[in-house]
Amino acid sequence: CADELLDRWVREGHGAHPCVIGGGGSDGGAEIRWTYAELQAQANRIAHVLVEDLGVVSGNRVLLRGANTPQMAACWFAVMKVGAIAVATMPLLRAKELGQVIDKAEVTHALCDAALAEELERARASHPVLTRVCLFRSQAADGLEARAERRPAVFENVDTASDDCALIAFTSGTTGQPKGTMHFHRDVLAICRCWPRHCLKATADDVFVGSPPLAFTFGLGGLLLFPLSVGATAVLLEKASPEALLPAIAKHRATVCFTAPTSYRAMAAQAKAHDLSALRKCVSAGEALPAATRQLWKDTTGLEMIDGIGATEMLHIFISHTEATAKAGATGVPVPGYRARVVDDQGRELPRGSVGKLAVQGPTGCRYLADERQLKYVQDGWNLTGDAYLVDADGYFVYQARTDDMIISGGYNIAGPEVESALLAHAAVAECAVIGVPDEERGQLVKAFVVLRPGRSGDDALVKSLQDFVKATIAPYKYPRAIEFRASLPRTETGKLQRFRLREQ
Ligand code: 3SK
Repeated sequence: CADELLDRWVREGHGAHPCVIGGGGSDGGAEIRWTYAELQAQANRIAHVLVEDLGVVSGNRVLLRGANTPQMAACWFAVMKVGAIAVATMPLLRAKELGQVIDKAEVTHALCDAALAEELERARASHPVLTRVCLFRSQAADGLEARAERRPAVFENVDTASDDCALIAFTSGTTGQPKGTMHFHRDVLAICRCWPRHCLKATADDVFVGSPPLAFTFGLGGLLLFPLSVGATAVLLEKASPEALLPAIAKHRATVCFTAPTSYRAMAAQAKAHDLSALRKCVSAGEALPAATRQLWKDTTGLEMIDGIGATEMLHIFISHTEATAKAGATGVPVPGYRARVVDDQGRELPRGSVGKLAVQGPTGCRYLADERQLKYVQDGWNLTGDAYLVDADGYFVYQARTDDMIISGGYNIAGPEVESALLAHAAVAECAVIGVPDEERGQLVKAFVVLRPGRSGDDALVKSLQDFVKATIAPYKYPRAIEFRASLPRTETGKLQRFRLREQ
């Protein structure tokens, strides 16, 4: 896939077009602006280092550890070029978690940002299978840059078959137990040809920016593979909080933004102070998009968001829509190339309007690395994503909850995220999470954890106001009978709510 996404642009005369921008870290380092030809040369030099200095051979698993930077992008392509397998890890992982990844994926080599080396060195001490670590963004004489400088800028890519493994992506999901998912070279190309081509419709003039880490396949696709698949420019931000994203959109005249609903919500509050006039496509994924957030962003910027659901197991988005076909409250329809249906516990397709399990088929699919949960995820050739959905009268797929986030209370089926959506429309609410807690009388009780907007305080009057507000917005039996105010909510490194942590508490 390095040839298709990178080398061909240089061959076809697009080598001077801006390709990746970023990397000017908090240490005051200068911002990098690489053209397609420059990124290719960097990746080629690193490929030489991998093979000739570090002894990487085809099929080796190479751990990548770094924030979103052009150097990370070059390392990723270098791993593809030598026919190795990229195992990108979240920058926030600690030695213990890195050790789990090293063990499970049998990682032998690592390229690591010098600023993040400490935890990896600690992991390596107890995982000797990891034999070679080379640091990038390092001044050291044996650092990656120093080694790469001495190598040629041309490299003959190692031949790979379309069904050779290209990457192993780890997901801690929303349940906390990491699983490695394997994806082939053909999967990487397939995701570039499905959702971006049919739903995003970007061109070489676009400038992409966003928050998800390259170690999360949402970020790998949205901020590296998709822009490069159309010859566009990717702005890679090391720190992509909403406060950093807004000025970056303005500074780079970004046209396409990828981030999660929570981030759009936070950005909406500060958007007026920034020039977002170049922005034309706003992609929301990573968690369900509440209708209130879609409306808030539209009122603030005039832009209709493109919502989508994907999964690390499926590599990227498989249900979505275009701006023109967006429907408030619905995720969309299967992306061309994919099929989706809503099934019961026996795998039988349910009629429209019934809530059941989402089942998906397409060019990509789940291949867990040595994990018995594979049998649960793939049944009869369908990927069961763990989401509860219904198909509405227009054929749109409407998210209800993660299957384990459905609350059964007093005989009613209540989707926690629907109650969250209702609460989020209240002026006092910044963030919230809704779970079912055991209750003698009702089986489960709907309980909301609420983070308030600055300046608001949680008291009995506000509890009553929130409950009345939900009753007036959705069916009254869904209102949260218990409300607890919190300073923050537990989230994964990728920003997904970890409702299971609240349930454990
Ligand atoms: O929706 C998600 O969580 C997701 C996961 C992986 C890749 C892409 C997406 C949108």
